[in-house]
Amino acid sequence: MKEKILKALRECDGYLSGQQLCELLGVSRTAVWKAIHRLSDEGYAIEAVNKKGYRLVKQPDILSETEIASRIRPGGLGSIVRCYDTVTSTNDEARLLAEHGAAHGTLVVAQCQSRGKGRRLRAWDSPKGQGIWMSLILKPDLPPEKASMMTLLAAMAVADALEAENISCQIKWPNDIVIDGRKVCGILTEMSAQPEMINYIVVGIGINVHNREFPEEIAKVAVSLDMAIGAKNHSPIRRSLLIAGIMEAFERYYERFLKEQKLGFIQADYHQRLVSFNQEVYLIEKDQVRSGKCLGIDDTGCLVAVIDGREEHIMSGEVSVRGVLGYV
Ligand code: BT5
Repeated sequence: MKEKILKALRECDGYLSGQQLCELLGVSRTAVWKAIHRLSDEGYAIEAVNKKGYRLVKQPDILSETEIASRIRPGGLGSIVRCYDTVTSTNDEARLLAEHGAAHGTLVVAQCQSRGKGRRLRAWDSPKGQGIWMSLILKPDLPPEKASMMTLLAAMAVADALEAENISCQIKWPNDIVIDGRKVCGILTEMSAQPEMINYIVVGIGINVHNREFPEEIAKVAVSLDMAIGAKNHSPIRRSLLIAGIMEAFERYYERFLKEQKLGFIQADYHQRLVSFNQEVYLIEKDQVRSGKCLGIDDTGCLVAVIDGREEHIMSGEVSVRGVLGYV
């Protein structure tokens, strides 16, 4: 009910009377009054004026179950959402929930991660209230070898949602989103599977939003959305809206992917965004560094590069890609 009241207040220009809300929701005045109080406790500034009703005066950048669910289409990916204050990692929390029967499309969000993780046990810096730290549970009917392709779909969805906010970005294959050469988002896809069947996939997405500084180790490579838009005349980022945009875009890519089971349909747009497209890159594999020219991705999500005159298709997880001039 809180979600519905929040939506109604947002969509209304002026005041909504208690009576109007009662009729809209089919509940008593006391129930409306209680829900309004709970919304105020969550941080919304709601003005109550005698004989006029209620008006939403301020909507801070809140991440709560009510706020996120009120932005997402009912039944859509992410419409079932679990918000936590602190977790070790939203991916770990999502795995636990999935093991205990959480539904396909459940989204796990945290204000803070105490042990946010990247690939190969690397750490992901996730300070409280500064970013979007979230994981989406998927239960697709796909062969397990296709799970890693979710990372590429998620990268496209994040890029779509950022562009919808007028923030231009690029993709660094396979799992980073970069702005002006710095990492603003990382994606970590994990899976539980049997030989021929996926039990569940967890797509973890971390986006730096309000960070003003980073730990020294990553200060030169990381950026937040606030830092990126800082100088420009941009309206403040509302994380719930961005999450809803990502979920909507991801759902579109995901549905198409389930039908086609290949990535051909994103290739052209992916190449437009791929930071190393047609560039010389270093491919770093264990102790070996080779250089080559990046030709893009194939329809299974492998990176295609010409190395010593031969075309190679490189699977994510095997190598790191670096631009010849630095991180990208
Ligand atoms: C990634 O790994 O980029 C995947 C990051 C996924 C994070 C999300 S947050 C929600 C969900 N829950 C989790 O526990 N994880 C997911 P990788 O490509 O391995 O990059 C890791 C490297 O990025 C680190 O070694 C640092 O160099 C750098 N890094 C760490 N924190 C960062 C940050 N906040 N912003 C930019 N770069 C960062």
